[in-house]
Amino acid sequence: MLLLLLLSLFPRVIGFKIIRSSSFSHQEITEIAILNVTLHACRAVAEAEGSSFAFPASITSRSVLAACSARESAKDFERSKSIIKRTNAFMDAFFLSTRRHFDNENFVEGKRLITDGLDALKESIKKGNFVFPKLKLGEILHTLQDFFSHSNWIEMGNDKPNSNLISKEDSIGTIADIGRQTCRNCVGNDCSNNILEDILRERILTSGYFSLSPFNSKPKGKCSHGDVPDVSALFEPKGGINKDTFESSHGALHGRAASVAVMATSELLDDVRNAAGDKEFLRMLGVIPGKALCFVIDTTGSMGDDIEAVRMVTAEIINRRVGTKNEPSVYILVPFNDPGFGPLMRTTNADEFKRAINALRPFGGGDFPEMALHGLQLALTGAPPGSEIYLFTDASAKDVHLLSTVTALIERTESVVYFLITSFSGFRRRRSNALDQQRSALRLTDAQSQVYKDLAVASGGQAVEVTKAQLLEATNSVLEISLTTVVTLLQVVRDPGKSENFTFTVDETVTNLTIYITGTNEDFTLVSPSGEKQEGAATNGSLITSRVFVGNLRTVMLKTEVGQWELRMRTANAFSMKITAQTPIDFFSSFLQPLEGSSDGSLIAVENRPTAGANATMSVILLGSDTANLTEVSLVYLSGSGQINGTIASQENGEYLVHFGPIPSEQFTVVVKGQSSSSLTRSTPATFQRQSTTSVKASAVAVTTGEENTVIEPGATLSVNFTVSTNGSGGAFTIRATNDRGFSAAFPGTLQVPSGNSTVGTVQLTVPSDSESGTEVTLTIEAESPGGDVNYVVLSLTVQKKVTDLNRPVCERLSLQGNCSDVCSNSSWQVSVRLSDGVNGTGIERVFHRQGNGTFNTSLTADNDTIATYEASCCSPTVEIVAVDAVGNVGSCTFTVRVASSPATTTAAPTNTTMTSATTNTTMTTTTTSMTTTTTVISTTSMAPKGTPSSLLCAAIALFALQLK
Ligand SMILES: *[C@@H]1O[C@H](CO)[C@@H](O)[C@H](O)[C@H]1NC(C)=O
Ligand SMILES: *[C@@H]1O[C@H](CO)[C@@H](O)[C@H](O)[C@H]1NC(C)=O
Ligand SMILES: *[C@@H]1O[C@H](CO)[C@@H](O)[C@H](O)[C@H]1NC(C)=O
Ligand SMILES: *[C@@H]1O[C@H](CO)[C@@H](O)[C@H](O)[C@H]1NC(C)=O
Ligand SMILES: [Ca+2]
Ligand SMILES: [Ca+2]
Repeated sequence: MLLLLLLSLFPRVIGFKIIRSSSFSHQEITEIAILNVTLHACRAVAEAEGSSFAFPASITSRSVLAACSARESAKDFERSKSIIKRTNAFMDAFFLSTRRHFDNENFVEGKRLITDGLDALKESIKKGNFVFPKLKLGEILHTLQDFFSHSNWIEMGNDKPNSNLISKEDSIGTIADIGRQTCRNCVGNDCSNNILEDILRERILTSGYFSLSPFNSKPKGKCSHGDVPDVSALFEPKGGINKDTFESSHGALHGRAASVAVMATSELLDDVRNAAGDKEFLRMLGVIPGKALCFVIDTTGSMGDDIEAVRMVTAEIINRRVGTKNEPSVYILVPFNDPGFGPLMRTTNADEFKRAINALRPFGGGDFPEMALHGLQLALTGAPPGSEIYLFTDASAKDVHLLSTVTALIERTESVVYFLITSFSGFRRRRSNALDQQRSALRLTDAQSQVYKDLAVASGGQAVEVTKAQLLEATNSVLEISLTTVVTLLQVVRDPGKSENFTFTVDETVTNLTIYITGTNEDFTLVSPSGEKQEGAATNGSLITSRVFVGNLRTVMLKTEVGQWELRMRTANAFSMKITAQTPIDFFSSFLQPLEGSSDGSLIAVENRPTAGANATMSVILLGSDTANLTEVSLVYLSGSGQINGTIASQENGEYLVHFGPIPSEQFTVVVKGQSSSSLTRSTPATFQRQSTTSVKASAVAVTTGEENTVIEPGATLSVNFTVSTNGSGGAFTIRATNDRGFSAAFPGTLQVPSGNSTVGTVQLTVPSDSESGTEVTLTIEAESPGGDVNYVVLSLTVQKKVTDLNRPVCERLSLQGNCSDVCSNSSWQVSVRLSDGVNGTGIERVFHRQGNGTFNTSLTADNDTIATYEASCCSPTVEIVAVDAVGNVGSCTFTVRVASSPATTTAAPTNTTMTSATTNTTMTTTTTSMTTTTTVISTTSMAPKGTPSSLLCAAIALFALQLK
């Protein structure tokens, strides 16, 4: 707490703060807007499905998920918001980029950054990608939000966003010429009147100049950003105009700037939601019940039985789960063979997935090892982060060189990998060709399956080895529990194995307590909190409710008894054990580091391995309970050789900052313990424990990239500069750059890095000219020290053809009839419009309506325009008709019928109406005028949607401010 207090006393770098203080940070602004738009998207989905929806009384992640009927999605939602918010915060690393922060009157490039980014992320969502859209969102939201802090928009008296910041075709206003003076000196410290009156009166846009140079680089008479470390504010005209915090030059306007930034963020998210569709928008944010079902399957000649088992399991899952809450949210299939692998197939349609699985035919493969890690790499980058991935094979990996890449991706995505490795039981011989005969005689040696075991351990999964005849049973056993939201209570790996006693705490929120053990010949005794004992193999006790022993996997389900359990393991062999349960209480953690170049102690997320031997700071968010609190956070070595305990500082909203002493280069997981006081009948609060699945290792090597460009045109080559540094010993570091698309990449094989120093290298990634727009490319750059210490950086890029369709669809009113009387239920109204995308447009892809519960119909004309008609009772007086073109430009027009005291009919003179973007109202106002002159009954005014909790949100914002003071 003290640390934070101290931090907030330091002046910040640029833009809204990215650390917590009384002022609003970029993360808070983003958080509030995401919660807001998520709620609206959920309401739209509920309305479309005819289910009920209630706005929560207070807006928090938990209340939003509850309203969305997606409580189980807490971790996915947190993870998604985290990706967006941390990318947003990271933009302050580019603090000299004028376009990223709307500094130096660089409005043209700042706006282009936003609209280009929107094009790219819309295309990416359309292709079903999960990572790139969120990174891009975080990036452009930073710039959008800074507009309101760094320009004079707020000083002009605006209390609404500049909606044209997200429109390609409309101007954001008149920008001050380079020769136009915009500011005068502040009077001492008083900067409340330093913007020239004529600039404000004529509504001319200007923004503060920012510079670290000791020489004056500011054009004559221009405003400065102001406040440390901006040096330009020391030159005439002195002082600045930024509204970054309450203490800034224009700090009096900070609150307004932040609240308009929230609205602008909502507006941009709404535009994305309209382009993507409500469901796809929610899926991108992880707010969809159900988990991904992700299979990576060896399709070489000997896999016939395995593929058959996968087929049966899939059919089972689909039959049992479709239509229920446990239906997979998305289905992913990645075949691999040798030499081929992929493509990744991703669908939300269960039947399509079934067909893809049914179409798998075992063939070829040549020699024994296959391209397993290539397949896994594709799955890790294509599945939503935090997924469970099941890999089926009967062979070793030919592509072991990808081991460190795949490990890096596991750490980044926190996905869990289960390997289902089969062998022929010896009785059966495959017919077909001699090679299959030869393959079928083989069985993986321990050394060959070690790669899979290591990856299973790193991810918190299991490497299950069974005969082909046992595969179905084993798969069912592993899938059954893990397809629902489970948490890990305890996870250990012992290699070499030895006898050991383990304890674990079961809290009252836990159900479906399950133990997985992989190993051979182990024997164990369970002791329940009440002292009851049962041997693992015994069938006559009451602790074990069901068990499946198949191959090297033992799955044991326990009765849930609250308290401390003991498991006494007796073995001499290596084993791994994982105890899972279903419970809403979970946690989300990430390491933090100071933002380079920041003078205010801003902390940003560590996106790779944390630094070995250095103190570490971690953010932990407790999920699933308003009343639980954390009491212990430790990093536990997977080998069982020790742990380090952190010091916890509680923040607001279930968030904690944890400080650790020097962290070792050992594989570890995060263990948290806490108390849940949910039960009132209990005199002492119940203790709970949770453990992270993914294990992490610290590294003395650091790899970073300052690459700003993440969009590549087909046929183009992107040069990515990266920096390798080490605080360990120096020497020749091995460099590996791999990508999941097999695009060609040129990079230095080694880099000389002196001890305690750094070296810059470049990767040249070339995108084939026939690559489709929206293709996501995950580039992993790794550096390995001579001593074998590896760190990495993972970049998510997208392929995007230049978008030439700049115009949103237009709306032409064909007819408008109403006969609304006092008793609205006795009367109805109707509107009909023609929607088109112009001759140079990409064409309308989707038409839908928002607000209003009338009947909506569409039809196509011969020239591919859409005719939309809407008919509703006069009790439902407003409709917004929305059209989206093929590149995601969103146009909408709103019609409102007013109930007149005497019945009136309307004329239906066709009027050409330019569709406004869902949120702009400049053109809308003009049409309103023309339409209200023809009739007093019907107007196109955009009405505030019924039940919009804008007051609630304001309350939420106020609450934020209060709590933070
Ligand atoms: C919340 O989102 C809705 C639509 O999604 C928007 O109309 C409203 O202005 C937003 N509220 C704020 C405070 O941004
Ligand atoms: C585990 O606990 C039992 C019973 O207390 C004890 O007999 C045994 O020695 C312990 N095993 C180990 C490895 O500590
Ligand atoms: C989990 O537990 C609930 C009740 O405690 C039970 O209905 C459900 O079938 C269990 N799920 C599994 C996969 O066993
Ligand atoms: C690491 O943290 C300890 C206290 O936990 C502190 O005494 C020490 O100075 C820190 N070291 C560094 C390098 O910050
Ligand atoms: Ca092969
Ligand atoms: Ca268009």
